[in-house]
Amino acid sequence: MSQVLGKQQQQQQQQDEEEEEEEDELVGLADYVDGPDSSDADPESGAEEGVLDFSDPFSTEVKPRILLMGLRRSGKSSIQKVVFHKMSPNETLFLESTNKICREDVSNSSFVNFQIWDFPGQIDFFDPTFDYEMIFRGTGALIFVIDSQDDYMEALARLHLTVTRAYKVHPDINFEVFIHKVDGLSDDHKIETQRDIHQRANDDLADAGLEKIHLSFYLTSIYDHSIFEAFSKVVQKLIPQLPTLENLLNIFISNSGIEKAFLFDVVSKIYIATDSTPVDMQTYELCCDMIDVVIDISCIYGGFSPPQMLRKLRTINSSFTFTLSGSALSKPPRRWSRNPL
Ligand SMILES: Nc1nc2c(ncn2[C@@H]2O[C@H](COP(=O)(O)OP(=O)(O)OP(=O)(O)O)[C@@H](O)[C@H]2O)c(=O)[nH]1
Ligand SMILES: [Mg+2]
Repeated sequence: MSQVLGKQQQQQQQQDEEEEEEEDELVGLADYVDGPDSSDADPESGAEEGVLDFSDPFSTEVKPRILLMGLRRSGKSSIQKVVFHKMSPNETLFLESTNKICREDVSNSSFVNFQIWDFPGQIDFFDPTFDYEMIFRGTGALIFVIDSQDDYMEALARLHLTVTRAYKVHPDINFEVFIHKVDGLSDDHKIETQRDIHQRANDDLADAGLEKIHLSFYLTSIYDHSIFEAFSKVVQKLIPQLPTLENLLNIFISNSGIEKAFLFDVVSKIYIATDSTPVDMQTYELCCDMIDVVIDISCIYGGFSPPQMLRKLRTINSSFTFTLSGSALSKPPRRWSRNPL
């Protein structure tokens, strides 16, 4: 009997593995295709990518919506791919220009549950045939990406137009400006660029009598952790439970003697909440690196390829805790070391 069961289990396992391999190919292709067939519609993975259809019932779904806007080649799709698809920054060099609005559902956990809409830079979304009111009405955050290595005057004009239109439709949108590609700038130049962009964007708003619009600015690059940190802050503003989570983490660190606690979304490495002590970028980077180490080790010993691993992480209600002591992983995560999944 046990032998029969053993055989059945083996067959089942083999079948599962084959299915997983097939899925991999689909996801791999879909990640790079930008047309109506680009859906990486793996309902279990929680990540669904597709091109916007205004008659689509999903578009009215009550999920926080994050829009990625900005001029062509400013880096919108790269940001999305690096943060949510683990694409390596160098691979973004081969991304093609986006020619249709791409919508993706990010549903990694009950807190990280939103839609990202990646807009083509060249689109004239104020074309009368384009229903921008519908788009802005359901939006939680509008991320406007400015290429800091390029002349940004045109981008500032577009930012002003976008923000003023969006504000009229939906004044509660969070306006987030990513001063992007700062890896190419010296430290002094970064600060100067941020000051200049901040000043000009706010002056334009003041001239239009709209000084009550608040813009948040971030210096970002896909080549370091700044993009994850910026995205963390954008997402946190959309989480209604944030104050409660912060309180819980405060209680946690005061009772455990731990210096700093982050609540991470492991799949994307954005942090959903942290205690109220200031965030030190190096600590955040160290935690991100540790997550990578745990995932890498799990891939090696669990026998999964990285894409399979990511899908597993999305589908199971995964949670693990590890503690940093100095710079060492003091306690191996039992759940992972025994049988990761
Ligand atoms: N140096 C540097 N290059 C970046 C960064 N982010 C993106 N890029 C590069 O910028 C180029 C354009 O990136 P995309 O992501 O395609 O830009 P996009 O805004 O989606 O462009 P459209 O789809 O045409 O609107 C690519 O070659 C990326 O490798 C960054 O942080 N630093
Ligand atoms: Mg793009």
